[in-house]
Amino acid sequence: MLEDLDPAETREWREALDSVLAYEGADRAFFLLDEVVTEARRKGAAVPYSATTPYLNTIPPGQEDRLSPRELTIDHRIRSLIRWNALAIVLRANAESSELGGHIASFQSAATLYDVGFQHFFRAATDKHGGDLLFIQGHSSPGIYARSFVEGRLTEDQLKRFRMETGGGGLSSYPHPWLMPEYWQMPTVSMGLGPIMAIYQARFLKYLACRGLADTSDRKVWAFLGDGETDEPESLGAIAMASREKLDNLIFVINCNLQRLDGPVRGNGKIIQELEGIFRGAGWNVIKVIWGSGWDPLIARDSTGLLLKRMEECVDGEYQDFKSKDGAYVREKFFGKYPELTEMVAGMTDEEIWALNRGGHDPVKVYAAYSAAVRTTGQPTVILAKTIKGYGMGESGEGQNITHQQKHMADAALARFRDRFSLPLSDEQLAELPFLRFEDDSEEMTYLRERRAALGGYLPARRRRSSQTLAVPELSAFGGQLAGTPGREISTTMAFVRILNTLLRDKAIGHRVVPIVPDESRTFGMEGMFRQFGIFSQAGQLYQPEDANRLMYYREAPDGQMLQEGINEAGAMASWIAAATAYSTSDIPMIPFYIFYSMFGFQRVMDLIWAAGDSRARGFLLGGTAGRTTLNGEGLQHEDGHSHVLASVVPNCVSYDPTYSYEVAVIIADGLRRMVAEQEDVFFYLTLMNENYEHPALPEGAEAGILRGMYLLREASGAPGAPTVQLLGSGTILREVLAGADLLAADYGVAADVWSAPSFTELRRDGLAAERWNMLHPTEPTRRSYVEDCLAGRPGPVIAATDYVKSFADQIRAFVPGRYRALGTDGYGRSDYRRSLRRFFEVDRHYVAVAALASLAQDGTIPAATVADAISRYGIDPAKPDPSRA
Ligand SMILES: Cc1ncc(C[n+]2csc(CCOP(=O)(O)OP(=O)(O)O)c2C)c(N)n1
Ligand SMILES: [Mg+2]
Repeated sequence: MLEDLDPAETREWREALDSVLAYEGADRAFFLLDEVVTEARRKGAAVPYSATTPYLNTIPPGQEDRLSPRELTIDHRIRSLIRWNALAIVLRANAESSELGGHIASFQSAATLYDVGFQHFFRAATDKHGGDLLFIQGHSSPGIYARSFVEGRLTEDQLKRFRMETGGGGLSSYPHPWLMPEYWQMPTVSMGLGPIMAIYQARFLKYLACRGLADTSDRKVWAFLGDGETDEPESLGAIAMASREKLDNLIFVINCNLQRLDGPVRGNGKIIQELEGIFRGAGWNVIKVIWGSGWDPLIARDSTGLLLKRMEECVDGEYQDFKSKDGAYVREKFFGKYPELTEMVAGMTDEEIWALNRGGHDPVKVYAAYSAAVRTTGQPTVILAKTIKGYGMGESGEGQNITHQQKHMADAALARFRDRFSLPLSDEQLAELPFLRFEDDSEEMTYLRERRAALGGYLPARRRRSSQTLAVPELSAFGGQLAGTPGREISTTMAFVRILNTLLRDKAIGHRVVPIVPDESRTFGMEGMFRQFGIFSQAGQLYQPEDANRLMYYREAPDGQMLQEGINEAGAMASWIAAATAYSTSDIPMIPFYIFYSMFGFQRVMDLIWAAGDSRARGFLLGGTAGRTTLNGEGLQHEDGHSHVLASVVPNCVSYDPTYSYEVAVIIADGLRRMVAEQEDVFFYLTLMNENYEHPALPEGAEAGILRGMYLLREASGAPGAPTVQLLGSGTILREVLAGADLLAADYGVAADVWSAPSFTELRRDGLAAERWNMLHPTEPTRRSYVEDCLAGRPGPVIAATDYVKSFADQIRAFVPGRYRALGTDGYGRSDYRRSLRRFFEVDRHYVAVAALASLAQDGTIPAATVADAISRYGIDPAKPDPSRA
């Protein structure tokens, strides 16, 4: 801090400023100050940059929008009941054992932040208003349930079933649309994902408006974050985008209770100041809500700035410590440091000092902040609210390091909680932890109903189905892809881009298609779409693009249809989620296609994909240039051999590894039918390749098999009685399988049925379902898996080969009759020619042939010497290192 060398001169400058503020206003004052600073810099004076403002509330007392005393009083009564119920939900769930868990302290610190929002700001969707979107801190869920109970939306039975969901009717631990599809709108509890998803939801609302699809102008996205949560890179990673895109429909509320799970967030610093600097630097409107109204008169009397100095020199570790003790302690440790401050509070009792509240617990301050936030235009707002973790829990956890996981409260602490919030409970009742409601005709209930009616209805609430059902194109719309490419070699990526172009031109759904790319359009041959469909940019295009004279120039436009998200897979994924949930959040079904480098898909943003599944997202994910040996020159970090395994564990993700353009067309047409026409809550993942080859036409009747996961592509045509094998393959490796079948026939007289297997994952799911049904219905006729159906009556061992790790094809082992062998690309990728890589990973035609012969030999159909012959004929070195370890 700088020293004041001439207080009289300082006073003169201050007085000059005061008079400008009084007579000419804040804008003029700002102009003059800016001029002075600029001039100082011009003259060479080093004026240090400060991203922070004093440790005070941003909105001074005179400029606060205010609630009436009556509103404040009733709000307080309602909030007190909600506080109690929230606590009771967790205490009751853990009365027998701590197995179920749950959190008390976080909601108690945030109760006022939520309550003021629910009572006065958060709007539900109606015919006239699209509704606000709420991202609620996951572990504050008991407080949200508690409110819904008071509102009469949840029953006592449901509260008693907090975290007991398996029997039906329970309440999910955290906000999960998958588990409570009419209640929770946004999944949040994986720290950091809520904030980044909120930013992209807000941007997508702008996109819908700019493209004329919906009026979203008056809708807000409210995202509640923990201060500890801001350490997640995802929390802050996209905030610059929010201001660049002028997301004035976005409000972050960061509950700065100064604690995370283990202890202080910034014991040695001040999280509020740190976040202020970061958000201001990123161009946000920052509103600090640090001090409650009780402090206003003290701050007003702080003519020397000593109180502010004391406020600024204390670190968060001390602030936390003060509030874990009592008023006498605060007097001694905070005010007691300077005689002038001791004197300032000399007339106050210890209780009065203790009652000096923090801003985030003062509805007056919180209301003023929210009111300013919703009126802000041109930039997003963050509210930094200072609170106390475990507020009201007293010796059972208030401001204590252990408070995050506290699930029990001592009787005395409970009694003090009751007294503090004036709850109508006797000592005997306290022990029973009853859930409390107001009488139906009470003033509180009437007021509560009025408030929510004025705001459009109750929240949280989620729309399960869109009221709009769109007509999707028939498969025949993709005629070009179904006919094959005789004499022409193309990749499945090219086939996909053509399908996408067809869809973008479709009269019924074309305008609902949202192509999303990280910085990768040219990689996938999509740059032609720039000019035709435009890249979404609210600012339009303020420059003439370098390539303006070309046919396919880089065109940005406010109604651009493509989302080019930059090198930012997490953001692009969040963008996709926003589009993929628009059917629910905006009642506008959109059809997003997000295409990315497959290695930077599931592996990179798996947690967001999990959240997408939870969100019941509907749309297409496309892993471009996929396969461990197909994206050949890029090496270890790029070559994906496992995204299909990751995709297989997401319950509502339907995934395919197609080889031919007609397979891509059949799969996309089916995805459109399921997700858009029938509104099924699934999403599709397809891998696409960059290897060029000729594509055959759709074999007659193959559609159902493609979708179920396998179909007979080429029937064996060997001599009668020839040894026979069943060969399966997917993606580009299916072509090696076909070549392997040719080798087997030509070199060893072995016949092979060749199956295209676009989805080992769907085959496994079908097989597991049959197996489970059989186990639970022992006396009924046995059901057969689709794999068994296909292979029944087809002789010989089964060999599969893919461009993914062996466990991908291995998924169907249990359902394959007879001997099964799965070839795959286990191990780290590397760069080389495709044929070298396929040999290295032992998935090329020669290995397919050797694997088939080895299985036949094991079955005793052919002698072992034949296998040895093939190994030598095909030049395979048996001493070659195992690629899965090389
Ligand atoms: C990605 C992720 N990592 C860890 C957790 C476990 N976790 C839940 S709450 C919490 C502490 C949260 O602290 P803060 O964000 O400050 O919220 P508060 O409870 O203090 O309001 C942690 C570590 C999680 N939910 N998600
Ligand atoms: Mg915290």
